[in-house]
Amino acid sequence: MYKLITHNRHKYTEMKKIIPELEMVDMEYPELQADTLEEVVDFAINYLRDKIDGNFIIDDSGLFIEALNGFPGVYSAYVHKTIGNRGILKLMDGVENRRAYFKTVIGLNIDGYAYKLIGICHGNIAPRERGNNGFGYDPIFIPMGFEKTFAELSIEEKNRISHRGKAMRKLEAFIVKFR
Ligand code: ITT
Repeated sequence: MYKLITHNRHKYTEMKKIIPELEMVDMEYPELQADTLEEVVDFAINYLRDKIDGNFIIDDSGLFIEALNGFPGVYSAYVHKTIGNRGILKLMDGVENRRAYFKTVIGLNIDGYAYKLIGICHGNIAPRERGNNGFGYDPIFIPMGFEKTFAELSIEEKNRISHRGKAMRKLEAFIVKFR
């Protein structure tokens, strides 16, 4: 059994499809103001270590837009809360280079040791919001090789190609060693 520490039920739903023995623990932890998702994860694992019983995982993700020099990146949660998808589309108004990627860093704390598993999904920022599935930036992100946004895909389709799906399959292969 692995505990996923998160406030975000959508993440849990996606992740549980890949690793069914996942249990959600809705708990807040401090997010360090840092330059990389990896630093945020290291800090959070250290903080949670003596507060959580047993093995646990966390997921820190972000959207990195090339034309905005990687913004919102580590600020993705705050930016989504404040200017949202509409604000991002406004910043991208008239911008030709729409390349962006999603990155997930999964932090795993197991038997007292910490590990990180990483997944990246490249794509483009859509001209407008489309689709009702998923969460967060899904309506404005078109994965490479697709016409649809993440929000127009099913959870299974998104998981097959997404940043989180890739990191989760690495996690799945990794934890086999600990069984
Ligand atoms: P936690 O409690 O797990 O931290 P969170 O929603 O704050 O949940 P993050 O900090 O990892 O999660 O996410 C940063 C932002 O990026 C946040 O606004 C999410 O909605 C968004 N996001 C993360 N993964 C996403 C995905 O797969 N598709 C679309 N948006 C995503």
